[in-house]
Amino acid sequence: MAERPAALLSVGFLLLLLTREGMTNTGPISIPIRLTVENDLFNMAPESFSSSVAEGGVLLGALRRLQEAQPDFKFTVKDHPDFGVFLQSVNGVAGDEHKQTYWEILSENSGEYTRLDVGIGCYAPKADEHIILRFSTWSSRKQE
Ligand code: B12
Repeated sequence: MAERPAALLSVGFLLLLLTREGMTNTGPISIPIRLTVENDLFNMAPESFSSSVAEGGVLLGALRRLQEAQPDFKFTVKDHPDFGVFLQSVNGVAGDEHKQTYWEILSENSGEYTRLDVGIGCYAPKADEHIILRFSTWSSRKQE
């Protein structure tokens, strides 16, 4: 008699597993992000875009998807053997060692800006996150 609840429990567990499997078979969940390109150094007006990436996917994926969909957004990258992908240029504007310029990557939330502590190939954006690509300079002192 005590076997029946146990059997029902097993069937329930199996159904739960099958449902979960079914959900993953529909493909990864896509999360939306916002992206703003800022270049005050060239007095350019900020440009805003929307993109998306698979949940748990990296910012590079969202940038690639945007580049495929949007003719007004282009970027290039440079590979580093240790740190992965360095964002080299955005919309034809490239960072320059001599001029000490580069594309800084930030996340904005309620007017607060946080500099990402990893590159675009490692950073996994959150749903509706606002990412800023800001053309910036670095001082002669080495910084992060
Ligand atoms: C100086 C420095 C910079 C300078 C490099 C320019 C220069 N000529 O000085 C500048 C300001 C451009 C920079 C930018 C960034 N950096 Co930096 N940087 C450093 C630092 C402090 C020293 C690098 C160095 O001079 N090494 C000595 C030389 C001889 O070795 P190298 O291999 O030739 O160095 C090159 C690489 O380090 C490369 N580089 C620098 N930063 C980054 C970041 C990424 C993602 C990549 C792929 C390459 C890269 O530029 C150096 C010069 O060409 C390191 C700390 C460390 N432990 O290495 C962080 C470090 C490499 N940077 C880091 C980060 C996160 C960034 C940014 C993403 C920050 C941001 N949110 O904008 C950006 C890159 C944005 C982009 N466009 O992709 C992280 C990388 C971690 C990771 N796993 O991704 C590190 C490890 C710091 C940390 N958080 O611990 N950085």
